[in-house]
Amino acid sequence: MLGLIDTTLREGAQTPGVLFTLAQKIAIARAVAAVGIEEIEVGTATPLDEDLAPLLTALREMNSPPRLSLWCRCRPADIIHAGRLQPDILSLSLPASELHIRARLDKSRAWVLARLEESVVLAREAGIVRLSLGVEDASRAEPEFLAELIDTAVVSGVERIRLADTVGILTPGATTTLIARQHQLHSGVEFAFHGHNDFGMATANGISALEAGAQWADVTVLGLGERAGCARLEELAALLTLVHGSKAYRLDQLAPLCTLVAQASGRPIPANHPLVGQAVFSCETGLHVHGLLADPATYEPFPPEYLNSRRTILL
Ligand code: HCA
Ligand code: CU
Repeated sequence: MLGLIDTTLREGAQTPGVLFTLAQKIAIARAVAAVGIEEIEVGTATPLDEDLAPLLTALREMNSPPRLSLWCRCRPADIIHAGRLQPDILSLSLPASELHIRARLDKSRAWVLARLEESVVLAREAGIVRLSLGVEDASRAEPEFLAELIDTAVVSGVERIRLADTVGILTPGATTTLIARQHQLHSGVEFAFHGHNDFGMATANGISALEAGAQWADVTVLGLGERAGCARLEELAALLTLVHGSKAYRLDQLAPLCTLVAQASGRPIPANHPLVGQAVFSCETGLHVHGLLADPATYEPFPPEYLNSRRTILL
């Protein structure tokens, strides 16, 4: 089964200038759940974030809440703290590219592998049941080392591997190659993909990852996130529903969710934003108007009513 992981409250909250209050976080997570998103990454596990405990408590009170996860650096204090919070799944994060391992951390590949093993042991001791490994900069990692890192994670008992295109350099074709290759090397392992939008490829790469064998794609509402952000929740949920035939998502809940996040983040929705932009169902070109009046399907991929929206014809 395919699913989406919403990381608006973790990656989205890293957007420069964006800061959500606890009340906003609860409202956003509830609205994400109302769309039917299967998993919500609610934040970064650190004792410095005092919102995490009340946020998790509030979300657990929902009727059949989505799976609630936390993102976590491989630091003992953070892992122990995550153990106190007991997320449904903990996403440990480590880099795989030489650039990140050496220039950023001044460490070696052996250090990364050892850190992974120690962190998994610590997480289990802290009572964490389900573990995911977030592989930072997987798109620029040497494929052999990436495979070794995944092997080590799987042997240690990590249930899910999430490959990140941290600087958004993949194309849909390259995403297919990356996922298909690792999926083939590690059959039976659950893969996820975290795509950034530096060249506007994030949503396309997310769908390519799912089509190539990943079970999960990361998304944020309105594509919030570092720099140009991430794959957009509204685009992937709608595409999976209207093109792939998924029955998991309630598209009439997308506009209220996007409006809420636009207000909370202070990032208004552009008029031509896919699906929820105020002008995406407007038309004034003679040829198109003629077609729309004959049969709306000529120039619309789906009826606007699916999104609780309306067509505007400007004569
Ligand atoms: C970041 C980290 C991350 C991690 C993704 C993951 C990335 O840059 O803040 O753990 O799956 O893009 O590499 O978001
Ligand atoms: Cu990211």
